[in-house]
Amino acid sequence: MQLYTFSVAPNPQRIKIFLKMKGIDIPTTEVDIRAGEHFNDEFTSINPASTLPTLQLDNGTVLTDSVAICVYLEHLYPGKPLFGTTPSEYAQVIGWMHKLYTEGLMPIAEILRNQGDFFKNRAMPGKIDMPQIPALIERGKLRLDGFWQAMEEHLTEREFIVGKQLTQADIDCFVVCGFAGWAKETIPADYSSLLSWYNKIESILL
Ligand SMILES: N[C@@H](CCC(=O)N[C@@H](CS)C(=O)NCC(=O)O)C(=O)O
Repeated sequence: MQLYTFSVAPNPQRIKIFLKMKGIDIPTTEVDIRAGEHFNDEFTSINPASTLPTLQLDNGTVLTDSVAICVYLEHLYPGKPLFGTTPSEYAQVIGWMHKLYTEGLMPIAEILRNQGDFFKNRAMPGKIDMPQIPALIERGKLRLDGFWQAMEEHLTEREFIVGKQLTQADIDCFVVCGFAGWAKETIPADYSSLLSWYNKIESILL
């Protein structure tokens, strides 16, 4: 098994923290997105979409989505569960991972990638040429407002996103909150439930 990653980027961070909390060490290759290494033949022969993280299994199967990588490793290493302890919690964590990706991470990416020279013609991750559409910055901000509000409401009187212990949903949301800073966005100062959840999760994870 070999993990290809770029540790500082948000999706790779979801895996990095997952592995840390599970106490798992797997062989890892860093592929520097900033230097464009994910477009090199060596890496595209493994993941033609040129995205990270990517997990190559010993039988040659390649997993290219963070949720798939976490679920696979959770089954392989069931100790210190990060998907809850019941089928219902398991399903909720998967649901939240999807929601956090589409409603949290994507709006931030929309703000970030539709401006600046670095993402010129790379408004979407990977090898697809995609022009920037500046109007999407504003829409990303509106979507992000809605995300913060939904999380504030969900975390009022809840200690964790799912159930009564840390799960991958908390890890993903923590990563999304940090990624917001890349787009110069932050949790609104009056969202006290979300902010106190964030501080507590930070003290558990870091
Ligand atoms: N569906 C993938 C998305 C992975 C993704 O978008 N990764 C970003 C880094 S956070 C990437 O590979 N970016 C490459 C680029 O910007 O060209 C997942 O769930 O992990």
